[in-house]
Amino acid sequence: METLSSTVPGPVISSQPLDRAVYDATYKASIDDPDTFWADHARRIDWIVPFKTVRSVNFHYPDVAIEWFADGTLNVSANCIDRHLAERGDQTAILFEPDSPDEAAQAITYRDLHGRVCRFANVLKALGVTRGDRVVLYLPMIPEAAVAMLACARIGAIHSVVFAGFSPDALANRVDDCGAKVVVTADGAPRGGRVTNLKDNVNRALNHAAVDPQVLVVKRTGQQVAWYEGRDHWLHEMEATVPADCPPEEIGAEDPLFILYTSGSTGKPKGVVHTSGGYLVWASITHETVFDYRQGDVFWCTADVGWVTGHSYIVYGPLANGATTLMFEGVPTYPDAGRFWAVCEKHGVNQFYTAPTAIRALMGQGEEIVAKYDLSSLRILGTVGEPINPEAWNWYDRVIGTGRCPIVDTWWQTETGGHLITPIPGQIETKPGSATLPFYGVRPVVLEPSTGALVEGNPAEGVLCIADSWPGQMRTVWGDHQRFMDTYFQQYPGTYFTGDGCRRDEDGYYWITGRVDDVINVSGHRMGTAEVESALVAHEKVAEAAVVGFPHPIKGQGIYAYVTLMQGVEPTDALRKELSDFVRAEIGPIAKPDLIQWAPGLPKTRSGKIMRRILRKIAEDAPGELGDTSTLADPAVVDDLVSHRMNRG
Ligand code: 6R9
Repeated sequence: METLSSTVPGPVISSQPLDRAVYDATYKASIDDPDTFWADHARRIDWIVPFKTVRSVNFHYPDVAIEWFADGTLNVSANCIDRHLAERGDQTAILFEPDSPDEAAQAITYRDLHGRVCRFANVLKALGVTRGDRVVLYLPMIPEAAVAMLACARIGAIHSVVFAGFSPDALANRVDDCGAKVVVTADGAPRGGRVTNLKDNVNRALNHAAVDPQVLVVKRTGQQVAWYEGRDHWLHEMEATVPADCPPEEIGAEDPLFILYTSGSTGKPKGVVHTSGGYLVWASITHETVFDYRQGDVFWCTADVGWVTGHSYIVYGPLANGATTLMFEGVPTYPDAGRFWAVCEKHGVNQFYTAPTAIRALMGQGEEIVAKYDLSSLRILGTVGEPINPEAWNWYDRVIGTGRCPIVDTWWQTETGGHLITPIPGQIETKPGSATLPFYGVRPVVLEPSTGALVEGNPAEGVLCIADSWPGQMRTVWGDHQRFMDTYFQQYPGTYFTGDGCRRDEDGYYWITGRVDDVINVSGHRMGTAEVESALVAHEKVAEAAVVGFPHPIKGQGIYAYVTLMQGVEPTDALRKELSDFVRAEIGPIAKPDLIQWAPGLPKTRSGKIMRRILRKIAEDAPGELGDTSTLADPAVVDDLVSHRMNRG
């Protein structure tokens, strides 16, 4: 195979025996001498002016400052497009699979992509966008989303993608926070056979936004839209008026590439800032190594570009590596629950990367539908977003991977830019439910939550912090460096605080136990909600479960479980007892749920994360304090949960 950099150890073929020594030696080198290691590996991307200084890092509050390759310059879009033209200009860069299986898929070559990005960049320039300006992208999962991101990168503008499922209010807040000069949207967004009126949402958002951006509109559905002359512009009309070529700007390694808002547990969403050089190195090396990506492979990450997973593993990582990246506009259950597998078969997908929640949902649909498709092209299966319960892991392995495909359970965050703790195929043996070991250059530490003392040796349990910087780390919160330091560097001095709890087992493997604010303390015993959930979903009648704490007069906190049953299963009191006993048997008496509520659905964000804040309030018998539910995929599920709540005072 062709590697992208002579300094990267070539991926080991999955069917070959594991070579743990490769990982151990590479990891050791990365920790012993990070300057040399990253100076070598940063050469996987093209620099305009090569950097002389590898890193300058201060993790100490209140002087936190992080820089990588700071005196180097580059252009991210040239790295993702131009440098591939000579060798693979005619290779597909983006494979677009529309929402409807009846609409033809599109293959966009690197040469096509170059043309589209140049024109788009020139349109942005014509709208007055220059280096450092912010451009908000509120788009469906269509190729223009990637094109717009790369066009911003080409001219040094900073993009902020807002997930198309977000409400006008959420969009307005983000447009204001970053002071957007242009909002890019589409007339409508088809998804699961229905259409969201994106342009309408933008109109409503901008009605009460403080800033007054221009609006650039992609024609996707052709539906009627309300138009504001002077503010609104059709992309296709403007593209016809601009030059075809747009030379890439020379950008500093530490100039911002994008802002991405994360919904934190408190306060307004934070604008996570990623910069150009370090981020691209990180997205690129993790994409190639963790997914064992080889030239010619078809890579599919099912995330939306509105989330960091879409940024790093649909757009930047794959395209920096000259890959073919699949972009899917639809949902896993449209037109039926076989769609993911139909798309894998149709396009000969080699790497498939999705979220545990999707796996569990599809698992509930049975194996017959999977059996209809030829999944023999699959080589690597990935998961991300939440801890994966061994039950789902094993199903993924057995039913989708037929035991042939290494599963990479990748732990990372919006803040980390790319994978931090993850198996590497061919190098690290997996254990169902564990994200296994740190990627090269990553130094996880386990700290005692209350004192911050280092928990040494194995096994260990505590909060997960990272002791030193890595190139893909976020650099600041947009417009609020103090908040960045307060959130991540104040509580456990000298380290980056992830907000997650973890366990490290006898073999040094990491098991993420979930956000530390989701930890329940039952009679002085700390209990990961993920652990109880994992036990519940291991029961054959359970499709999904979410567990929260609630105030308990004797134990401090009790365990409240919301359970979604498999289709056709009767919810009875006898089954409640059966499930409680099951959990008790799986983990121990302290894990036994005190209350089990049948939940026809769970309140999830559109990225599939369960909103525990809401579940905690319902469990606390405080339905009047649910707060903002506008970011939920289906707000109606909350009403049902409230009216059937179990803990009434
Ligand atoms: C990439 C992404 C980050 C939080 C993170 C953690 C959870 C992500 C996980 C995982 C267990 C995994 N998380 N991957 N937990 N195992 N493999 O999801 O970013 O949306 O910022 O979420 O998601 O709790 O702290 P983001």
